[in-house]
Amino acid sequence: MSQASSNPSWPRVSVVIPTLNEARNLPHVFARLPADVYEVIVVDGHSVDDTIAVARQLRPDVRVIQQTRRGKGNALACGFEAATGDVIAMVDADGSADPGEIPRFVDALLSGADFAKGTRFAAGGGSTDITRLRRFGNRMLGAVVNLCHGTRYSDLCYGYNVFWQKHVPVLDLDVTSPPSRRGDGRLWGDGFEIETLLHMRVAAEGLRVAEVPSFEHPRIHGVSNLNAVSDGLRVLTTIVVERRRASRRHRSRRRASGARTPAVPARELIHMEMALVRMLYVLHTIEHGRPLALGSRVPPPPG
Ligand SMILES: Nc1nc2c(ncn2[C@@H]2O[C@H](COP(=O)(O)OP(=O)(O)OP(=O)(O)O)[C@@H](O)[C@H]2O)c(=O)[nH]1
Ligand SMILES: [Mg+2]
Repeated sequence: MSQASSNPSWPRVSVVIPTLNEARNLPHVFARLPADVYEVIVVDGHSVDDTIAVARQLRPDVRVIQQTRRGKGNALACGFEAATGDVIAMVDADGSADPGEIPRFVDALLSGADFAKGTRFAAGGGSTDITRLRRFGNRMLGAVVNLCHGTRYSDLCYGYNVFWQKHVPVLDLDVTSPPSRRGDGRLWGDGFEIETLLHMRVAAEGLRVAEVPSFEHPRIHGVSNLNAVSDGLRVLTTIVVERRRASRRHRSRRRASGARTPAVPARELIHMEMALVRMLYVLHTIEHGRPLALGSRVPPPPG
């Protein structure tokens, strides 16, 4: 019996799946989807393989949409906007996230959470995919965010999350602006920094977050689109930019209510960021046996 038929209050779940050349992985991912999901939205990034045809063949009712710019973050934003269910589940298409875990996340929402955040680093979770460099970077970046927001995130950069659709406006994601003419066409938040951006905005708005243990598997076919160092630096910049955004909003709200604004520990933060950049550089050199060439993949922050 499905969750929806055994529990009348079970919400309608929209599964949002960003895809970039994932035709060979989709059969594994779709096979693990719970029987009663309300809709499956594939947000494609102009794949040059058979991703869309395979998705339609596997599931004739799939909704396929094209993203408006480039990057996983933009794809997710487009998917969130298109979703019509009560709950949105973000699921990667490479076989690393198990859609069979979705009911566990939904349970956390039904127990009172606004946002169910996957974690590989809690009892019951794990990963056979994460490298030493990524684990270390993730832990350091998470520590900075926890310091900024007073959160207790154990896994900042994990992409498996489920949340109530009514909170999409809080995320304040821009899907309509044209791609930038400079750089690689991504705007801020369009890349792999999206998870960090979401978690920081959710924390800044005071939503209730429940961490849900999740297991990450290695990608089944194909190669990762993520670069631990350049994307790690985008995450780092996101933390700084989002921190400022949250402070601005917090200040204007407090001003509106007539309360005094507490000081932000900016110096400590800058020291931590600098230390983190140095550590990423050293670790990249150790892991790849050559110094890091950042090239043009790290764009300037917005503003
Ligand atoms: N639509 C769209 N999807 C993307 C884009 N980049 C990545 N994706 C998808 O986002 C998901 C995660 O991308 P991956 O390349 O697996 O990156 P990752 O999971 O962070 O890194 P690994 O752990 O190394 O696999 C996959 O489903 C990709 O197909 C993009 O530019 N557009
Ligand atoms: Mg992956």
